[in-house]
Amino acid sequence: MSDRAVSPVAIIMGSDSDLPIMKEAGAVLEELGVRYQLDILSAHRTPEQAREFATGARERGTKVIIAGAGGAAHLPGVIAAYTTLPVIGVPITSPDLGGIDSLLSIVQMPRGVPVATMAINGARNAGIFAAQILAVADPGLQERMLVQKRALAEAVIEKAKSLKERREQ
Ligand code: RP5
Repeated sequence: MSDRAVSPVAIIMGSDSDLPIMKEAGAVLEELGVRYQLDILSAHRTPEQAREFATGARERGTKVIIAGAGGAAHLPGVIAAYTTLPVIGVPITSPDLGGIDSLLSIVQMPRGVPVATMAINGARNAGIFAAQILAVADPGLQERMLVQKRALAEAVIEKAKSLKERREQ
């Protein structure tokens, strides 16, 4: 399902060390039948490539960008500076400050340049949110998302039922 040519979602990250978390965004997109591309780009280490990626994204057919980064996590904000496509930011846990640094770096964007910021390590929700944006104009995807949401509800109802049964024994 990862397909560079015709992917509406681009998942990018600052380092391969972000991949164990960021692959969760790809996993949920695969569950929902949404194509995506994966790339490593760094706002600090490859700033030119990051700019080129962002300025050309719309032309390549990208509709939503998911950007994960940790520490001084400037990648989502820099990408948002260069495109009008929606950018979803995923703060990745950092070894020294636990990801609070990543979260604040991504969420505190200046007025006029938003990044939709997920929870620390919230890559799965980033994938779901990207799909929700695409589903506004895609009834088939909307239906698949409803099925997934119903399954979430059913899992909770099942857990509540089994808790009740255990307490009644
Ligand atoms: C950030 O620095 C990356 O997003 C990563 O979370 C963090 C550490 O990168 P590595 O030193 O592991 O490459 O740019």
